Amino acid sequence: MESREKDEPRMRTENPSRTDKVLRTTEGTVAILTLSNPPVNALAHDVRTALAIELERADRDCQVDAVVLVGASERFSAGADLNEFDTGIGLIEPSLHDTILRILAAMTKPVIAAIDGDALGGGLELALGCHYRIVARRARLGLPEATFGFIPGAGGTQRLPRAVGLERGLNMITTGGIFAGTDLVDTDIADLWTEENVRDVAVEFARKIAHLRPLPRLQDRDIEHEHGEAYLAFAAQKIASSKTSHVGAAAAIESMAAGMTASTFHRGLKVEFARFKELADATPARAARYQFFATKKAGRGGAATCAEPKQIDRVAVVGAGTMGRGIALAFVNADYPVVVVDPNAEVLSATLQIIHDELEKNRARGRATADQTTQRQQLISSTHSVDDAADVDLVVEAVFEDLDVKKAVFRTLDATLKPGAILATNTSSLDVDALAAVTGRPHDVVGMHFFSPANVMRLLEIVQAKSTSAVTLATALSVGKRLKKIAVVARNSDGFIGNRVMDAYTRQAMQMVLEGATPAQVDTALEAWGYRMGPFRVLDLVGNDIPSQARAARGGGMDEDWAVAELLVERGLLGRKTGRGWYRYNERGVPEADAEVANMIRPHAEKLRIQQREFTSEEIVERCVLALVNESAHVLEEGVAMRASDIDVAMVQGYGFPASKGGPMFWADQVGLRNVVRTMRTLHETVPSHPEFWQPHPLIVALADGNGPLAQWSKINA
Ligand code: 3H9
Repeated sequence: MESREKDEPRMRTENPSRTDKVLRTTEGTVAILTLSNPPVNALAHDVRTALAIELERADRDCQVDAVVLVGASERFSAGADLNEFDTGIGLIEPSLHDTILRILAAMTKPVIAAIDGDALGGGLELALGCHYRIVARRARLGLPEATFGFIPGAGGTQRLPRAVGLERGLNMITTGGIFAGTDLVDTDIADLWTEENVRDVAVEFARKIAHLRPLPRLQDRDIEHEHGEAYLAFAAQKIASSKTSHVGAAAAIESMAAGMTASTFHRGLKVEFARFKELADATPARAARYQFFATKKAGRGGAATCAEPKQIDRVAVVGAGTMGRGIALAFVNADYPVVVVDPNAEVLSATLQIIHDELEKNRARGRATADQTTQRQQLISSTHSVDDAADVDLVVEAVFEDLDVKKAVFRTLDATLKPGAILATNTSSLDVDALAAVTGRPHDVVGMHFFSPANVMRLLEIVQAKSTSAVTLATALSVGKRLKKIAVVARNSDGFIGNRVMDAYTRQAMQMVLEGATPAQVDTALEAWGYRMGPFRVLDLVGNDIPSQARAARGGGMDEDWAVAELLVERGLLGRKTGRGWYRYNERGVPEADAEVANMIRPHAEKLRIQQREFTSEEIVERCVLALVNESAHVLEEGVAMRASDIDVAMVQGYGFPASKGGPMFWADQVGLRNVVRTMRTLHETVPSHPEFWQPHPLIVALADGNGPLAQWSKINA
């Protein structure tokens, strides 16, 4: 190996690339190509074009001995530009999978990837195509394609197992996990790990190896494993019998199996690319990309855009029940000091113990260090009196779901808390305007509807009362961001976005049971379609008395659809907690059909003059999901939700709508809005109870007439 003198000219910053997407500078005889496509250096078409030009130019340039490839803003690259998939631009030449990697493979000079920040998907594949990799220990590496419903398409299934080993590679690809550099230091993914500036270390490294030949290429290696084929066959079998594995997992195994040796590497690439294209074009992958961008958009725009959020240093949670506990834990996990307020000393001490245990579990699972755990345990305190929380900046009320009880709490909070403190309610459906009205600071009142368990579920519905100021809204959103929640903004309305549209869905399930379907038929149909749990199993899990109490609290009496659920409540069939609900639960907790429930439903249907009949699974799914769609259109038109994609985010992230279908709005577009309108009109003619619900909303009719997809509809631009 020849090494160059350290004191040669330090840097030439001339030679700007033809576009500003890849900046070329030189240090001595090392060309440094900087991927520069903020915010994540995605490998969009113009980046690839510039990269192809600069790589070939560097290879031709007699003044250059080696090339360092680095990402701007201390971030290598988040991979292919996900925006380009649905337009086809992602595969237009120069493509990553073909041209760029072919140019790299043909380079006569060493190319060194200098990785800091994220090297994900195609970004990592690009790095794996380089001859050497210098990686910051703090970098994050991974092939997350499986989480988007497809597999790596630029050699990831071939090169990664050659760098990290078959088992580790398979795990990384099939889980789509993002790994810290420190988790991979025992692998060959890096030629050098560093805690210093990777670019400088890489340039130094480049000088040292510039003339070393042959140039190492991962593709020249075999995937080493004593029983490689048997291992992959075993993994394939396991995946086939798993309900939770990603759709791409089997395809990734197939690709790996096709290219286990240096001589079959290109065959592996071929299989990989064919499977990548097929999966990336399919609906589940389209839905995943749509959800990715929809979650980024959620919570943006609207009144809060120009407001500066208040600084929140201390938080109180009022109510130490299940929700209060989860909310407190969510805040502590984000390093907020939290005081939990509850008059019941016993409940309070049990809650504190559970929070401490949960923090300890996080440490044991490696989600927090020992120091973080100790610090977080010190951040949590408790009191029986709101007086002790007077100086907090934000309080989240999580007491019993009863408007009068909550009003009393809000009066006390208003009288006690310092001026400017934000008063948030965790109500899931009650009137936030009414709560704001009992305070002398209605502009500081907002809804923060967490989902149970609040420390786990990512959805946060932020409810804007009429009086909520832009600053309060901006503050709730900024707190949500620090809690790592996906925040969706709703205007005050009965049930806000989520519970309101879900009410329409559950009503259809109830109506169909009155019309002759069994609870098990309804559940099974929706579960086969992709829901984890059908509506009746959900009701039994939550407890049939809970929605009943919620309806009573909102002043909603018995209505025809829910009356059948009230019959169960009257008889004490509350669900799992009483061993009987829509189902009878045997000693192993397995739900079985309950003849008493069927005997209750039939006479009720007769009383309502509803004729019972057989249902197909298709009809069941259609009615429940179309109910979501039609109610969502009302929610949009009334301005309860700002954009259609927010509803999809809420449904997928908080209500179990199958992610592979993108959400009800996205689904409706896939089915075709004209078909949606046609089916709704048929239901309007044929459904015996509340046929008026099935008048297709004018928004859907207008969009079906050619005004664009429902999922892209937004009140902000309308
Ligand atoms: C692939 O590479 C296929 C190849 O195998 C084969 C090709 C042939 N594209 O999340 P953030 C945007 S598939 C376009 O808020 P963070 C994002 O929308 C790809 N845009 O930041 C947002 O925009 P905006 C494999 C992207 O720091 C902004 O960047 N790659 C992409 O919390 C900031 O994002 C992945 O799966 C992208 N690839 O997290 C990585 N990535 O500000 C997906 C991000 O306008 N990305 N944006 O809303 C991520 O996991 C996270 O964004 C990341 C940063 C960890 C990178």
